[in-house]
Amino acid sequence: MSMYENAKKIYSSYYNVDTEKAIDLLGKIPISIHCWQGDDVRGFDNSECLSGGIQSTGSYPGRAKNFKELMADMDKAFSLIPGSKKLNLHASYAIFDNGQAVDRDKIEPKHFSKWVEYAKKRKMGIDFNPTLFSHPMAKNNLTLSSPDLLVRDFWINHCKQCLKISEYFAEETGMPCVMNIWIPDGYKNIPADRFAPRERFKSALDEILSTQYDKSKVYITLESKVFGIGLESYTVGSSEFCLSYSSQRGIVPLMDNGHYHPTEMVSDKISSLLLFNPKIALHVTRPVRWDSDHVVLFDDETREIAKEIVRNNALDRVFIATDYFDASINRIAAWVTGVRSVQKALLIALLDPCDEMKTLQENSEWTKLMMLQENMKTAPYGAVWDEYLKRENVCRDYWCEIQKYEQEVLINR
Ligand code: RNT
Ligand code: ZN
Repeated sequence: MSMYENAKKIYSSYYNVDTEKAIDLLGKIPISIHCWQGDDVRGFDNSECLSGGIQSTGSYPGRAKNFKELMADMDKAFSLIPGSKKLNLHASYAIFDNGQAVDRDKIEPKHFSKWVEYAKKRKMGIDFNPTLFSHPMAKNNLTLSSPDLLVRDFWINHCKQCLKISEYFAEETGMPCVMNIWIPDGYKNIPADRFAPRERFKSALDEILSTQYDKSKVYITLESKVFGIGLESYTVGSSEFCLSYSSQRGIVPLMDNGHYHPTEMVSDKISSLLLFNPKIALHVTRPVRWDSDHVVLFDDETREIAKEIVRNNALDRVFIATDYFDASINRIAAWVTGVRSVQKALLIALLDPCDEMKTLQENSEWTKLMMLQENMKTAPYGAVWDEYLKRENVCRDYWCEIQKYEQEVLINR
């Protein structure tokens, strides 16, 4: 009997869990893969340093320096990632023909036509992000909350253009586009006025949302944050702000699990948000001591997040995206390891005897619940994962493939 056949038997006879069903479902869960792991969040539209209070560290060779390189690198990563994928772009990845560059408040769908072509060929949807950092108009990390009307208007126009581009993505690919707004705005030192910047952010968002757009094609999400580098004392788009704004205005709240105090867990927040929002969105990342954006691993919190999505029957209500940027290791391996970790966590969640566990909780059978939870930690899910990879036609150990690409392509850049 193969390892998988054995695992299948154990799951069905001990836990009444159908591994075939889990494998089938897993392949259908779209993961939105962030393009910015490939070039350390630099983008193509200017040569500004990364700002916004985020940081990518490391100097591993082979960073993608233009759209052709980034597309090739993503293809390599995609070839090693099983399941259903979406492409997640930032506005700073606009592609301009020679001499045709425009500033961010003037970008148009045509500046993304090459990405559309790329996505369509690969039968992928596209998600999008206005880029409100790494730009001269984001001076001192102030954008939609800036006291300077010119600055605010510039970024309002940027977001409005991004909405048009998002609609274009949805129309072209036939799949809805999730457009995520995140602003870096905040202060290093203790502010004298916490109200006015938030009031300005609120009305700037209102103005962006006053644009007509097709709500069945574009889902606008709003990402909160607790602090950024150099923005330690105050963040305009705090959790309370973003949650209240999203539910009042009918957009989608986005939680990034690097954006909370270290003992606050996004896994614990998912159920609350699901009770009050038709859809929610996630940036899955790995914060190490701070919002460090390390590559996602198959760790406790990633697994707990996946469990919350699965056992609340919310697979069709949660937009799952990855968000990390490690420049100290092979960037293709970073993509593959991170996305596979999310998928592995989802598979293990799908293999849990959720109903039985819930019943034990309802009956206050805490001893039995603890024993079952502990038993599941050594259930033979590795064999099910391997079977999934085999069926998806991707290899289990991908270093050889990546090393070859590194030697043939990346090292020569
Ligand atoms: C920053 C946010 C945001 C960015 C990307 C590049 O802390 O997490 O999502 O990482 O937009
Ligand atoms: Zn994020």
